[in-house]
Amino acid sequence: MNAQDQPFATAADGRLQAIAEAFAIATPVRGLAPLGSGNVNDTYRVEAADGSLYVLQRLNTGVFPRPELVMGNIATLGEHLDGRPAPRLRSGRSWELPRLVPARSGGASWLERDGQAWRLLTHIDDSVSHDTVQDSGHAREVGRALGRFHLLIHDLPCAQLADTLEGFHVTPRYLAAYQELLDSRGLDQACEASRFCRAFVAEREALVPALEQARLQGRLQERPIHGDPKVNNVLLDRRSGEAVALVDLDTVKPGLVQYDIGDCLRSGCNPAGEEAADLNAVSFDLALCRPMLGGYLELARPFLTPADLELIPTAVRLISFELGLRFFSDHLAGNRYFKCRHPRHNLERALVQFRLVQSIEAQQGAIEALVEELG
Ligand code: GN1
Ligand code: MG
Repeated sequence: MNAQDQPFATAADGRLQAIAEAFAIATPVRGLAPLGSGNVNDTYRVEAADGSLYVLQRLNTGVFPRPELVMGNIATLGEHLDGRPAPRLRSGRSWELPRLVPARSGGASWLERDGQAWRLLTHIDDSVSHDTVQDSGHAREVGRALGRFHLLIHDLPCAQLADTLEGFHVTPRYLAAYQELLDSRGLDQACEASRFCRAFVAEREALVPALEQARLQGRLQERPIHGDPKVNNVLLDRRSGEAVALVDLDTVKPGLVQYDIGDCLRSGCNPAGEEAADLNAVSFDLALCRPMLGGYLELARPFLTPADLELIPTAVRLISFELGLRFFSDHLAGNRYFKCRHPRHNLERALVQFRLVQSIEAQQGAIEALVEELG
């Protein structure tokens, strides 16, 4: 089933309450409201009868066809962290990980309702997140959040994690899929933006295998990764602004840390954000990259190899390009993967990422120097 074939439930739907109440929480549920701005799953904040908060999600099985593997990875991650004390933050608060709440009967970690997969997670209380980086302090916390996450999971053996989304972040696979789409569906020649995107991709084909080649050559090793460490997945303590959690654990699986580092910097160093309406506002801000990468390395530096560091500048460029390619491909495919608000939405998102790539390319030397300086 494709992502777009699944009806998106609304908070007004009484069915949602029944689904939330099928999990082991205090009932009746007091409140239920949409949460966040994810491009794939549907997310709701749930308030239980005792006032405690939870996060209810409908997992998009068009994207994640094997929910049991996704939940298995989240459970494995939880067990891995249970074996050690939760890191204490400067504010005295502990670092948190969203946990799966079992179903009321049978204790499963997720439920199937009308062919859809639902799960309930613990809520990270007294926290906030933003879609774009607010200032250099926020940038540092976003970097520290990813560094802490990598530090906590780097010794979790990859063999214990399932591959929940085959080919995720393997750029050559996205390029191959894109080329098939171009061959089968063609391009709207009347659309200038589409012609621009096609030329933009064609000019950068040599970049595509950069990370996968390094992996095949043994220069980079697979490790557990988060898979989607974008700015709004970093939760900050409401009072101190310190990062307290990195949420959205669906894409935790074996991969390259460069995917995560590249994605974090791609998302965090573009203050105009992924949904920027004005392309001229899109740029890669080195003044944000410095604290973000610095914050990351503060925690992650001890387990990174020289090759890991060397490939960071390539990763920043590649992952921004890759996301642009994924958006453009989805536009060509008829918007089947990412949720869209209008038919050109994915095309516009692709243009934002490609503009970001241009800005990264214009500063490639400075990015390399920064990585060398901080590493
Ligand atoms: C998707 O659903 P969301 O917003 O958490 C996507 C990421 C992209 C991101 C871009 C499983 O994440 O890879 O970077 O959109 N997740 C998946 O906003 O494809
Ligand atoms: Mg995500």
